[in-house]
Amino acid sequence: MDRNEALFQAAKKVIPGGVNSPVRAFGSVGGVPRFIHKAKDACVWDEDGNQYIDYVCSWGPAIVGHAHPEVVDAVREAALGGLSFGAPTEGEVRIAEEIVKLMPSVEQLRLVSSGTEATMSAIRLARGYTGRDNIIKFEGCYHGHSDSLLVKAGSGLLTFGHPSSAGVPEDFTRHTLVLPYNDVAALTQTFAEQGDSIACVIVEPIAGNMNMVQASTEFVRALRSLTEAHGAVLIYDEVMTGFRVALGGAQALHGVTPDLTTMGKVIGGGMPMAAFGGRADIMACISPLGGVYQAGTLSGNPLAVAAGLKTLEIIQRPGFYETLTARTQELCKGLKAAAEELELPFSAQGVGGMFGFYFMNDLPHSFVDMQRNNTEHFKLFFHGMLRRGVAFAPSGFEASFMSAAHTSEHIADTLGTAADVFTEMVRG
Ligand code: HOZ
Repeated sequence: MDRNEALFQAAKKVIPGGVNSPVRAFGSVGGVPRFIHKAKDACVWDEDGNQYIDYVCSWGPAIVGHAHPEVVDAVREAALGGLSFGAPTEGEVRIAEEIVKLMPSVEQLRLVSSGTEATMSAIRLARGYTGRDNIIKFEGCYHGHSDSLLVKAGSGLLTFGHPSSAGVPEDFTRHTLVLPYNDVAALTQTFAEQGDSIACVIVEPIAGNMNMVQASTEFVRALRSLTEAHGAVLIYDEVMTGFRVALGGAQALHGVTPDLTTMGKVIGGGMPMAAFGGRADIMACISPLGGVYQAGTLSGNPLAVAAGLKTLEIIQRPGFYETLTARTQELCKGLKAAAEELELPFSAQGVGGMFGFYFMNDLPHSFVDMQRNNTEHFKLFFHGMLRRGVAFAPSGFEASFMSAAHTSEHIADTLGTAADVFTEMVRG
């Protein structure tokens, strides 16, 4: 038995399913998860010493590449000054100023420790601000695992085919209205019927938890105008897309100004940190200024802040997003061309450093479209690539990520490998 296998067996005895987050268990693709021993630049190494070009990038945070020396140094230096204080620090002020500068819709923000906390708090804030209970979310969008958001959600719930979670009383989700993604008519009708009861709409402006699905311009415009007309709060969940699809997030690409934004992943530079923020008048409802309660011992943790600040500095260097985008496009185009040559149904798209690929001919626009993704083909592709040293997320319902450490050589390697795997899939 190799070390990955032995560790998985040992893990299953003491950790449910052997993992601390469900999709990592390889449940939908089968086989043994790779236990990662170390990561550097564009690559990860497992416990058996196998090296992989990594397109998981820690599910998004590793945008500057793994263990970037400047980020590691910043964290090391912060650690020498103490691991956690439970008191305000200068670093928190600096990172808040930086985010406010980069994302103009965010006038004030609060740091938390995970994307789940950020979205849960933003929803509570929207309800406190409006005095309303109902919220709208979209099918296939995932906003963390707080109770009221685990309805027809993406990510692991979609991967394992249980779109809503056990253990959530129906009463808790009574106020969650779920609509199809990109469906302007359904959104308009819901607002016409119950607009005055809706506290907020929460949306992934580029969905990344049912694989990558882009919102149409018409849809995001309708989101903005309908929420505005009915006094509901528009929450952009940019935990995945913030600072990843563009420096200013998806909202910069869409030209839409949300009322609140949730962020995570990139802003923590690989450390546990997330944030929610937006209009100052709404943020003023948060305790200690207002009556909406939210708190956290490790919020604004100095190591996480140090990693985040350094990451935000690096991504603002000239040419960062141009190179990142070029690499993503190179890979998406190359994958499509290789599949086309073999007449394998396949499509791919990328924005900034985020991309999706699908074993179907056209690009998906909704959760229903994503059901046509050929999961058997995905499994074959996933394992074929992994065996040859290229790692994608172990689910056809997750987005993929590029980092600035991925070079043209990595892309060429990946494309060569993909051509072999596609051939194997077609010829058997
Ligand atoms: N929720 C993450 C994917 N959308 C998975 C996180 C993980 O397993 O680390």
